[in-house]
Amino acid sequence: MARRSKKNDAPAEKTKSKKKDKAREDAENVEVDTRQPVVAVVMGSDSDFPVVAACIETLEEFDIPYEARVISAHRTPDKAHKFASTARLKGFRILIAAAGGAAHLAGVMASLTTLPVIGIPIQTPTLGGADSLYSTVQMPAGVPVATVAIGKAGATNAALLATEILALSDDSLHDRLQSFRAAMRRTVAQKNARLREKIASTS
Ligand code: AIR
Repeated sequence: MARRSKKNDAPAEKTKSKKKDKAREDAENVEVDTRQPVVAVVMGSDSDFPVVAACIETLEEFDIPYEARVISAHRTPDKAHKFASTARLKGFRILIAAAGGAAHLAGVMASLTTLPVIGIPIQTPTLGGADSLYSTVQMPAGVPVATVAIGKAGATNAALLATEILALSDDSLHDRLQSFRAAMRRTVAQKNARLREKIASTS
C-alpha cells in the first residue's frame, strides 16, 4: 500500500488537534459540583443501577448534592460498616440504600447510624422483589428503615422522600416540591381530558 505523503497527513493532524482543543474546551466548560453531598445513594451492586438511576435523576432534578457508590452488606461488610458509621460526620443527612434478594444493606446501614435511612427493594428474577421488600422492610423495633416500593417507582419516591425531609429546613426546596406537585396535577388533568375526549368520540 502506498505511503501517504506528509502533505496528505497534514489535514488529519489538524483534525486531531482540533478534536483535542474541543475536548479541552468541553472539559473546561463542565461545572464541577463542589457542594457537600447531603444524600448518599448506596447500592448493593452495579446491576442495581438501572433502577437506582431513577433516584439519582430525581435528586438531580431537585439539585440535591449526592454521592453514589456500590457497597455490599455481604460482599464488603467492612466497607458497609465504615461508610455508615462515618456518614454523619462526613456531612451526609440522609442515606438511601438499594439492594436485591437478601437485601440487608439498608438495615445494616440503619444499625450503624442515626441518620434517616431509606431502603429501595430491587426486583429479582426469582421472587420478583418480594424477597428484597421483606428483607428491607421487616426491621426490628428500634432500627427503622423507611422502605419504598419495589423498583423504579420506589427509587423515584426514595429521592422525593429525601427531598421532603431536607425541605423541612429549606424553603426553596419546599417551593420546588410544590411546583413538582403542581406539574403532576396538570399532567393528570391533561390525561383526564384526553381520556374523556377519546371516550366521547367512540360513543
Ligand atoms: N446484593 C449484593 N450484596 C448483597 C446483596 N443482597 C444484591 C445486589 C443485587 C443482587 O444482590 O443489591 O440486587 C445481585 O447482585 P449481582 O452483583 O450478582 O448482580
